[in-house]
Amino acid sequence: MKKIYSFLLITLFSTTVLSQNSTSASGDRMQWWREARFGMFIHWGLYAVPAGEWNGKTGYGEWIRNSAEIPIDVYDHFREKFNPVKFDADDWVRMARDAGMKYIVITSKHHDGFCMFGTDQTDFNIINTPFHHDPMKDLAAACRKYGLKFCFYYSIMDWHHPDYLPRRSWEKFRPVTGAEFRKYVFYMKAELKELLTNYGDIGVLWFDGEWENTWNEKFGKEIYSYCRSLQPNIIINNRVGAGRMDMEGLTKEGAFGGDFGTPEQQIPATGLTGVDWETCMTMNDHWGYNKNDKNFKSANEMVRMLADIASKGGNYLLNVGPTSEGVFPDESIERLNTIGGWMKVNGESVWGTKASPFRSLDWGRCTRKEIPGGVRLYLHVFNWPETSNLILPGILNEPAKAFMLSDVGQSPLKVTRFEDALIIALPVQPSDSLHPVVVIDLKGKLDLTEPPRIVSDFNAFVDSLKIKLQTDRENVEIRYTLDGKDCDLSSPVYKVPFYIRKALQINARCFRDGKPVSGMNSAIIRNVDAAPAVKVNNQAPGLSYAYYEGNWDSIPEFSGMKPHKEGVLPNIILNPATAKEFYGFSFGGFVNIPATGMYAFYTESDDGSTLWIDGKKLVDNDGLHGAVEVEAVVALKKGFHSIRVDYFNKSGSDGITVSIRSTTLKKQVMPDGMLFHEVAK
Ligand code: FHN
Repeated sequence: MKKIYSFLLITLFSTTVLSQNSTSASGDRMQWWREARFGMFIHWGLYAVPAGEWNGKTGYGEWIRNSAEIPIDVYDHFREKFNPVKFDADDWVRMARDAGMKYIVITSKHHDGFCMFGTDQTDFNIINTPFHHDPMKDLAAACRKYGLKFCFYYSIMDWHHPDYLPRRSWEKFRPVTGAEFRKYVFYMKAELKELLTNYGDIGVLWFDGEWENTWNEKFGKEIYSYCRSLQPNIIINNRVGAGRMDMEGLTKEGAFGGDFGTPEQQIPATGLTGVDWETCMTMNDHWGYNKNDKNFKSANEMVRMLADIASKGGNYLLNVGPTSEGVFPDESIERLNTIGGWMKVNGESVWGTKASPFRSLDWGRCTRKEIPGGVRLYLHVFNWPETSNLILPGILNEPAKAFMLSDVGQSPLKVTRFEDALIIALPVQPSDSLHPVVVIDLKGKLDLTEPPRIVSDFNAFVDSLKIKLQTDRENVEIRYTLDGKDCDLSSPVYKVPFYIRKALQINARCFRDGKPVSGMNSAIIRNVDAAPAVKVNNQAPGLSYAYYEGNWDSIPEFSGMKPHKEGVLPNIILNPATAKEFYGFSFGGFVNIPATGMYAFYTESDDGSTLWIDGKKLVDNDGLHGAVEVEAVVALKKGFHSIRVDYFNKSGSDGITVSIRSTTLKKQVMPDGMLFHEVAK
């Protein structure tokens, strides 16, 4: 069957509606999403036909066309076998609802380019299968029926569309002549218009596959604005842009991040104040159905992950990979049922909650809600205390009541105080294999014994350093010392930021009504000498560069190699690279430091990079890795300092960004105007 792609020229949306990846995204638009906390991800497509197996190998998932290098015509024939006769949209949505999930994100189009919805833009879609039906219509209706938000995943990367570039590296025989990426963006917009017009209100557009260098922030902002023009209340993830920090999933500082960050297969170590984020995760080891993958996480593990994520203020998007017949794997159904049983009793400790006020708790996690006259804490007890006494450390509020969330009668638990801790006497440990939740209601605004924060640009200085002391607590005063002694009522009260001009230890503590009401926080601040500047004759703008090609696992000794190309560039950029993989650069010259002081240098690179100042290695970000940023600090005198940046990419994504920060420069990509090289006489 001839593959047609219709090119519909659409009026580009003119007004820009943008939001950065933080709670600056309009609160009411995000409210349902922030309260939901728990959603279902569904990866369903042609890849369910081979079900992870090809040519005797069984480790594939939704990437099978690329990973098994299946030629496009062979893969297209999977359409003839895709007939999900057992698909029942109501059944799927009820399972999500009964598991406590509030939204469903389903793949409308994954990287293989196959459209799981009835589109007029290509015949490579589900209507042109023996199924001859659009399951997205059924799912949209079922979500409306059962009160879940219906959401679409949409892959920017498209291994099928003739105008999407780059081709797969092994697809030597698929022509690229005539391919125009802008045409592919028009195709995307035509499909997004169908998705946002034909299926009712869509909760989230979950973009993915944004990492190849044909996509950029400009396209991202254009698509974000376009989608918001079609459905102003829609929420869009940060993968619409080009600023995601790899699988960590959050958005690079200063980059366009849509409405929320997307950690993948991982949970941030701590909460992220002011940032909306959602961890997406598989139940086993594959997103798409793999009939041989029986490595499923236990329901207990996943419920604890849900509690951990909610305690950090995030959402949990848990994946199911349905079969080509249209049913969930039995293992997924079993786990959804068990999770649902726990959510039936404990769901209020997840839905509508905010992040824990505690830095960490050794027995489990905490989520919280405001209640009239106080705050309710939900204590997720992973490790039941042997003494049956649950200790809540560093909290000064008066308790109102405590009970087991599973106890419908809310029989009160005894709460006593010992210094700044509350102790809850627990009943006999519940037999349920999934963790129990203890509720404690506290009177008034939260009052934790969090010590004050000691804030400065660096923890060292050449001439002086500005110090700020901060706390979010009410009705307290911060007292501090600069001689290493503990703080007491004779210590000065902090009023305004102050400067220090000699190395010292700062101690700070909160006081109320003449008594200490926090632990003490300390910081050692060092006084360091600045490295002298060097004299540069005949300097000219830009850095010299040498470009190499080779296959390395870490930065090689470039100096011993013959470069493929050499020249001068205005900054650390990779334009001269003629390869996408297996290449490296060495940049050299001088950075003109505007004032004596402390400077932070950063490289963010995929793969490895190092940055040298005055002949010494300062930033070591070497090795094979995704986009990772490393910071290092140095004291420099005003003037020229030699700089060298080495970089290599082995395979896959590539890129490097070098940034700088000081007490007068906010963190920024190294400005061209600071970089020079010496011109030989
Ligand atoms: O390549 C995709 C992958 O197949 C899957 O869809 C995940 C889910 O977030 N996203 C990409 C990998 O980061």
